[in-house]
Amino acid sequence: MAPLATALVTTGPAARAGAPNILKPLPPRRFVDYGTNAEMRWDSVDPARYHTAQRHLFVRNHTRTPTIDPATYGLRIFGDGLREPRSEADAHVLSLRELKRLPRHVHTAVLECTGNGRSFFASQQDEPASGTPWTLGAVGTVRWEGVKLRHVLRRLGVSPRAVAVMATGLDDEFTSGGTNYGRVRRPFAIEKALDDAILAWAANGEDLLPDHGFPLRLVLPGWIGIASIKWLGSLEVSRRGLTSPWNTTFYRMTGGDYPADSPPLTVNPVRSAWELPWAATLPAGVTRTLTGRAWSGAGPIRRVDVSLDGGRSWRPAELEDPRGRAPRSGPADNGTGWTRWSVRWRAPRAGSYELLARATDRAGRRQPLVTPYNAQGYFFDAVVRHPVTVA
Ligand SMILES: Nc1nc2c(c(=O)[nH]1)N[C@H]1C(S)=C(S)[C@@H](COP(=O)(O)O)O[C@H]1N2
Ligand SMILES: [Mo]
Repeated sequence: MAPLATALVTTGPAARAGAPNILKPLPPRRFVDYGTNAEMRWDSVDPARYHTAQRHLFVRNHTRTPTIDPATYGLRIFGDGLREPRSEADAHVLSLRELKRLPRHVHTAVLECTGNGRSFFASQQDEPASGTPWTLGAVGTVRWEGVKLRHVLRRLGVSPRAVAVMATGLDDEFTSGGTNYGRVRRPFAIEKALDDAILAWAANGEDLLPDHGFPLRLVLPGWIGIASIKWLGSLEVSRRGLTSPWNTTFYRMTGGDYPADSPPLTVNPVRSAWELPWAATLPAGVTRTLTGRAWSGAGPIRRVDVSLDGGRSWRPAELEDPRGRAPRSGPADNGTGWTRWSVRWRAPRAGSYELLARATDRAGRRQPLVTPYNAQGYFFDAVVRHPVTVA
């Protein structure tokens, strides 16, 4: 793989000895730490705060967080899908300073790992799947700030024959089970590139943290987490469809009842979570408001039904903003953030309960009660049975 001469990246064997995979603090009150990955605890979410602070956001690293010098950083753009084709060696190189001079674009969107909820294949359906045993905390909602990829590409000139864009990260090459898969990279359709893709340098008004892609990451709103390549090193614009292990071997459905040629995953499903500790203990006889959030990759949430008795009876939760828009959102925000909801629980009697939330999005997709098994444990979107004890 050609070295990226313009970017000083301090990883590699010398830099890595003893270094942590994730650089930000992971206080146990806020995170479950899996080593290279860490998930947010839903009971640490402040119901009053819509956006997820970067320091509270889950981290999913294939290897480890690199340290990149923003002064020498350059985004390389090349390929035969440019109107004037460029080889990788002759790529356009855009510095951060140049990118930041382009029209600023702000957009609130959910970021979620494809494997979010994976542990429930085992605990709820008795079908363990391989991979990080996330509960529901591999998700957050961020106010991204950067420039639309569309703007950058139009400025460089895109061929009408372009069909795909490959995004490649500057982190270490990914090795697993004795195979070196090369740098983390994934192609996506030119339509997405020319629609709402963002080159983001800030989150919630601050520079990206190193763990979240500093100095620049791609954000593909509504799409699975791997589509939003961190530490973005290059974009290849191509006239041919492109592949990488991240759309052939990983991040497509395998096993179970899926055909061998299931397409690469793109749009996230509908999911929801309670802002409560797992197996929480709540006081008996006390009426309280229970809160949670629901989100979908395909559009705003239309309704959330909840059951406080394990699924025997259901009632609609109250949605905080039925238009599905983020607070203080700009005109570009069209419901790609999550929706907060709440329900009153009147004086419950002592006992064990399962709380269920079931969201429906405006695209008409509703959370199922069971998610068909797949070997890598992607897209667990079934209603999660959240246990609580009232005492
Ligand atoms: N370069 C690079 N980009 C990456 C990854 C990675 O390991 N390397 N992980 C992907 C995955 S699987 C997810 S879910 C998101 C996680 O983003 P976060 O760590 O900022 O929460 O980043 C994606 N982008
Ligand atoms: Mo992911």
